[in-house]
Amino acid sequence: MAVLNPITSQQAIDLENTYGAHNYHPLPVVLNRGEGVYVWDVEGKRYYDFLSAYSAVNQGHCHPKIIAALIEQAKTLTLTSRAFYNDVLGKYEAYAAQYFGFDKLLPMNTGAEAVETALKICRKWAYEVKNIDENEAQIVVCKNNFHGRTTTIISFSNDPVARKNFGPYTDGFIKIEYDNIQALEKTLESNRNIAGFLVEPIQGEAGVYVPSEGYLSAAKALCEQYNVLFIADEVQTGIARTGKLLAVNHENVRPDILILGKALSGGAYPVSAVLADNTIMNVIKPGNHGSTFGGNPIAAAVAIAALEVVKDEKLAENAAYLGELFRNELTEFAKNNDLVKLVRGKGLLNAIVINDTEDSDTAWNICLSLRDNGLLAKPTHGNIIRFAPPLIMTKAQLMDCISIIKKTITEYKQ
Ligand code: IF1
Repeated sequence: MAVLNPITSQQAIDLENTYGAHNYHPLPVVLNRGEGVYVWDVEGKRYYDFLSAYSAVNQGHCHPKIIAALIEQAKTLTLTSRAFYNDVLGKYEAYAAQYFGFDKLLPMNTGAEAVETALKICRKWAYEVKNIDENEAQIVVCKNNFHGRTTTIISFSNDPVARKNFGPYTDGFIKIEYDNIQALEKTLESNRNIAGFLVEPIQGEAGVYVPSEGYLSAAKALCEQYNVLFIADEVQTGIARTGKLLAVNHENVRPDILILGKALSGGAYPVSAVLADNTIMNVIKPGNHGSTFGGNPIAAAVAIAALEVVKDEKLAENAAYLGELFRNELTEFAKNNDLVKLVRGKGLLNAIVINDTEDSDTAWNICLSLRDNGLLAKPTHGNIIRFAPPLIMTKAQLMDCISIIKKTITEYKQ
């Protein structure tokens, strides 16, 4: 097909600029192949992928086991809708529910859909189980959150770029400071209509903010005390990214509702999920919620394979080990480099804070130089560069990436 003829990087960029909505500002590199920790551009240059599609490619690009599952199911049965049963969804629901230790799973496609699903379940539980007056339920969220891009989700965002001119906004959310347990306690003790607390165990987009030790367990305890559902958004921090299967595992916190996405499919297919026990999930009855593609056979087959890879290849353990090494090396480096203010993160979800103003383009320019030196990363807000390689990385590859990062920052001229 002519439309699939090879094109140059510039041609690809020009086509997107002309025919694609400008809802992103990508780093100028055009990729056409991925394998493991590597991606290649159309001119054949190889890069380390240090973003992993925002932690969707934890298992590495085009993992053979996941791709084989995708191909096999795609040749057999792709979609039935939920109007009928199929022979894969139940197996996946059972496997994943037991894998994460919950009674039930509600399958969706994107992270935002799963967040929306969790909000609906929480509200319905509030009215039908906690007996909050109808339409009075409030859900507590944290400032500088990122939970997706739907109108309801951006209604409780405080990022002006994500929110401005998309009103009117959805009611029923209370914003509090992240990592401030007193703020949560004050809100829960002063309002009887609180249904849930939606929180990222680490705030990824805000700049990889790791909360104080004990914050998550203290928050969960308050939720139990005030009969409020603790809703963990592990779309980005889950699936072994932070050195445990889930980021909440670092504090032995068991959420009332667990939200997964991204690496649930290893980046091979849109797969997300909401998990909860029967006392919560059973508020959902036929006709309350759904999705054409939610729980489709390909998603189910791919997710089973993606989760098996996480266990078989001990990705959480590897992320913990390599993450420690990464932070130690870069923290040491930062001591003698004015450009790097600090390094923070958990497992292989890390970030460096560049010693410049929020609105400077230093972080962006450093990412352009990293690209020239064979490593792809992208700033989050302002002067923070997130580093999140696939969890299959070897120590030797990580050391190679660390030397690229050090070299690039050392040679960077403002
Ligand atoms: C973009 C950010 C990351 C997420 C958490 C839900 C979702 C995401 C914690 C929604 C998605 C993606 C979305 C993508 C870039 C990326 C992102 F920069 F936007 F904030 F990772 F930090 N909960 N995050 O991180 O999942 O609907 O996208 O499948 O929108 O630019 P989704």
